[in-house]
Amino acid sequence: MTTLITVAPTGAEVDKAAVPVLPVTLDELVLTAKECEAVGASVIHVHIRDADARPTLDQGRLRDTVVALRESTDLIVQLSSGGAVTDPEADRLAVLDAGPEMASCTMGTVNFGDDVFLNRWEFIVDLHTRMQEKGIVPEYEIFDLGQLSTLERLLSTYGMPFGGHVHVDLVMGVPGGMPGTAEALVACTRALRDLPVGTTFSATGIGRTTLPVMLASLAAGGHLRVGMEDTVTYAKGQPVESNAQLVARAAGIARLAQRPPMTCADARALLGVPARS
Ligand code: KMH
Ligand code: ZN
Repeated sequence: MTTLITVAPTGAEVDKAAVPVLPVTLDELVLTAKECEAVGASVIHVHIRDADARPTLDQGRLRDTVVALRESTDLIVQLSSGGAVTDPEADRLAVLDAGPEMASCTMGTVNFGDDVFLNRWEFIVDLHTRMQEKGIVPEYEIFDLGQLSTLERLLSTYGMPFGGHVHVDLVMGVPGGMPGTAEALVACTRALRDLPVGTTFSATGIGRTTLPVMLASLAAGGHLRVGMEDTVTYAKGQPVESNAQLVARAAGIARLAQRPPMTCADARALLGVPARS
């Protein structure tokens, strides 16, 4: 069995001024994507920034980003529909018009540090059904255990996603969500049994939970997400140098676990993302 490695290189929360190596321009993002593909990533989860390095959902920038990443890598391009906590629902839905192969789709509202990451049921349904119509494969983002029950309700009411495969990403260790622990991950794997046969999961641990979550996910048969969206510290007192550094570490640990990184072609086959023509 191989390992799907997703890189989340930028996010919406990390401040470029505080972390100068954060990729925020299109050139920086493309370079990061190439480096991460070379060391084992097969999916890129994308948030973009404006000219001042602030998070944006500008439609033109999103489209340019999708085109540039498709031209320069074989990575599956997954746009974030989560955006920043301040983004309106209409802008988050419009992300789906920018031509991504995949998009994230969060399964519920969660406290997010001092903020609230709002995901109403009707909004979730809108995202899911529009992705079905547009031929976009969702990645269901799970910040807390109960959100897996919401996913079960979503699928049983509105049907399977485009591509016919269910893949979830456990985002663990957000202040306000589930903790980034092996116990919490195992609790999620039990709940995953109520989802369609063949459902796969990846996991990422925010901040210092990165390594315990990575090890627990591999041990439980899961896949991995890493990147500066989720952690900017490589080890205690040691800032992350690049996203590729995080992907390379994940790929190395996956190899040690005899679960080497998956190719982009295999990731497409697993997730139900059409091959590039
Ligand atoms: N930036 C967070 C508020 C996603 O990309 O879908 C939401 C987030 C989830 O990052
Ligand atoms: Zn994100």
